Amino acid sequence: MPFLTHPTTPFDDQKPGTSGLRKKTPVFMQPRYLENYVQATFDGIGGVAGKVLIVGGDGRFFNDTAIQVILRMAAANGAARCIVGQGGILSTPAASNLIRKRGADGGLILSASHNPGGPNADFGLKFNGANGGPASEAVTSKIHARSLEIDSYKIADSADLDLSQLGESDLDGMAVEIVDPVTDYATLMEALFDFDAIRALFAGGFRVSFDAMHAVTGPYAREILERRLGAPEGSVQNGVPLPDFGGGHPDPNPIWAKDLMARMYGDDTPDFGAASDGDGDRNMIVGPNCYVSPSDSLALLADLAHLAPGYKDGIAGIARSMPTSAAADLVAKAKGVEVFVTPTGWKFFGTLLDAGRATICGEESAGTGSNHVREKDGLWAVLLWLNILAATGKSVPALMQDHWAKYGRNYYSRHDYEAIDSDAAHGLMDHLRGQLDGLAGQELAGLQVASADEFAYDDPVDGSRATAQGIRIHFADGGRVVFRLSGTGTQGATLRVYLERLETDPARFDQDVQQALAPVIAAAQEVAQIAQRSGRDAPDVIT
Ligand code: VG1
Ligand code: CO
Repeated sequence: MPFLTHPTTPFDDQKPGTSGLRKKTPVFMQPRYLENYVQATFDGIGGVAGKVLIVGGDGRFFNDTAIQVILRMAAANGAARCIVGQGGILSTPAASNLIRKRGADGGLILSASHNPGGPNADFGLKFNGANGGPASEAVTSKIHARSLEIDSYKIADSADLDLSQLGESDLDGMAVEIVDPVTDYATLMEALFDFDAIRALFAGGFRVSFDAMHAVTGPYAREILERRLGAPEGSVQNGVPLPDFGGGHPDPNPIWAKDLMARMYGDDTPDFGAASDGDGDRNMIVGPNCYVSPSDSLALLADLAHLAPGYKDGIAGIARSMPTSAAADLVAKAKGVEVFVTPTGWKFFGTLLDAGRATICGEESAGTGSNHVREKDGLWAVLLWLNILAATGKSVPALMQDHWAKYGRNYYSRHDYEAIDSDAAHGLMDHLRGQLDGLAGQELAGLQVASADEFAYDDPVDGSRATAQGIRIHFADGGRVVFRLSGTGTQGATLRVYLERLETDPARFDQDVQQALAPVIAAAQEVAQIAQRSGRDAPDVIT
């Protein structure tokens, strides 16, 4: 047998609850570290013997090396076939699509998403199941449990494969099929959206600017926007994926997508701007002098999705993560469809999508998607926006004004305190927990508290329960603040403070967002003692 069995040391690095594992790249590159995690994953899903797996990643540093290890381990563990994106590339939504389209048993996606890449930055690996979505809490717990006890892994003793050549080859009895990473995804998009209408919009001089941030969406955006839809060459910026994302931070928000923001604010701007993240599942939408908050984008897309052919019969329901604004709830109510409020993380949408109860899903962190795959999908959101712009003939700011006039404006912002001391962060959350019972009826910085609790979720489809999913305080005037600790950071703890207030007076729709939220921000400071406990007098990132 050419298979080697290696001894390994158990490790307990995977937090149960988060999808996959994200670590500093040098941690992942330690001898046997990746191997341990891959074997724990294979074991945790009940083995891979005879199975078909999709493998690909966002092209960041270590992507190609890690894929070679995964392929050799899949072969040694008896997998029947691995379908790999050419060059090791697959965006997260494209991988989800391939799992579904090819009827695979699951997939391994290599990415740390919006975290920077490079030899001293971040790396990650996650497993998606046969429905194309992130592993459920139950599967994640099994992988975690297995990682604590494994004492060996299996790997084939074979040479590296050439990932750049399309076609099929054999790796110690396992078929390896290298496929174009873009084609199937682009075909799916053509089936959902009115490409003729978008092509006509572009032909009429409508200018689009898509910033791929040197991450995985470059090849997808160039094929779809420039080749299939005829946007002029150069409409896609930073379109070549680089192992370190050009030294940037591939997180599509006004802070990290500064260049795009600068292009979209001023006199002679493009008509539509967008950006995506490292692995292509997030989106930022910005019109001329008009940044669209992700929560508003979700609400607007849900409201107008029927203008695209793929959703012409309407939507079954809307799902949003709890910290996302309630703008989408107002749309669901007006349409008479169900709305679901889930914990943070796309995996919680899977059961609702599989059961046909939700059609459109979204998160405040720039993730939007639908039942077409089981991941959030950056380019999908961009194309739905373009389809709506083409169908209505309106501009981004005009569409937003119409939306607020109909539903009111949910002023919204997230304040992140990054890489703070972990004990201080947990102390702050405990301090909040300790106050919850007595808060209702109290005043915080002049705002009256209506209710306060720690969010727990009972999945209406499979009955599973997730607890400790964020502390939320609702105010009597309709405002809200949510506190939670990030599950995706790789250094210290990151405190996220989510702030919201509904404004229904049209005369007050053009306030500065931070000013409009000032009372809620003051209340958040008072109740959580953020400055004292984090040692920071301002957030690191405001989105
Ligand atoms: C963040 C976002 C969350 C998102 C997750 C994964 O998690 O807040 O909404 O689902 O990243 O997105 P956290 O725990 O750091 O707040 V991605 O684009 O990394 O797959
Ligand atoms: Co991502």
